[in-house]
Amino acid sequence: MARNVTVGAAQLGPIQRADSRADVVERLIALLRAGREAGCDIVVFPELALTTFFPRWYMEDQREIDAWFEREMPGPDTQALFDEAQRLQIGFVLGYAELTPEGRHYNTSILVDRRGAVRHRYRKVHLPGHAEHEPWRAFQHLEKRYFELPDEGFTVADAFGGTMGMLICNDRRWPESYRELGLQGVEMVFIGYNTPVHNPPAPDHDEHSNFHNHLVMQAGAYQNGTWVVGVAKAGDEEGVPMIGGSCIIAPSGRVVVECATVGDELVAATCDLDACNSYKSSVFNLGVHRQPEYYGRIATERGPVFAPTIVKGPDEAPAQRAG
Ligand code: CDT
Repeated sequence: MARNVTVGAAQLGPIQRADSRADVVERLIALLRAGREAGCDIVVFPELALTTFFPRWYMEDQREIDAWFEREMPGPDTQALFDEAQRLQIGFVLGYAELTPEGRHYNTSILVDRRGAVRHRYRKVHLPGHAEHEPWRAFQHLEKRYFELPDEGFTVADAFGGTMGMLICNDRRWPESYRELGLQGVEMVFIGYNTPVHNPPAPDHDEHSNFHNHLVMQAGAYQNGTWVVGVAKAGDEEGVPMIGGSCIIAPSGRVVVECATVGDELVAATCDLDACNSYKSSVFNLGVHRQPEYYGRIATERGPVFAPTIVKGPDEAPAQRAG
């Protein structure tokens, strides 16, 4: 018998700096309702879904920085989203900037069940970009400045009848992220992202930005025998165009359904979690075929043991390219 989960990839168009949390929550609620119409059990929103992608700006004033973060979840601005989800009996995944009572700053995603209870939390591990102002860039990518690395790593939750995991944006480019979840038997991975079309340190990659987005998620799905739901915040945000391409990917690695626009748009698919089994029990039967005794460097070396060739980008001054 199939173990079906109907999931909605709820892509968001741009959120401008002046847009309030309340404005955004209204859009999220409209997407939740569209998800309900489409028969979804769960609707997936992108990374930092409540605000514009603020790491594109350099800020020094901690009060200004903290204004982009949520101190409670749900809080006064997000309670309406939780209430509506509960009313509709639909779960959701939400990415946001988290400021803990201890004053820690994380790039976080939560998985909320049909009753409005937070069932699982993931804090982003691969924080891209840089920590200091780099004026040569057309825009900044200051995740290393504004967010901290978590104490917890990649974990899964039993929810919606299966084994669910979350990654956030840049995590999706690293095979280790999916494999950490794959080793815990993950059957569906929820990934929100904010990806500018232009990468200032590597403008030669710009023409491949949509291709690379699907490439890494399709590979992660296939190599771990899992569904992957990738969801963008897309379109022109404060003059910075960002990719769309939100999609649902089967354990075969095939894209099942994909957004056509770079605006608010929901696409849905009914996903049989048992479709993971034939991959998990054959070519990617991890317990049978992996050889971890040969993989020591993966867990002990951050980068190549030999110095890499330093490549200079055309529009950069620094000697080394920070992603
Ligand atoms: N949000 C996020 O992680 N974005 C990165 C941008 C490229 S690295 C500067 C990404 O991997 O899509």
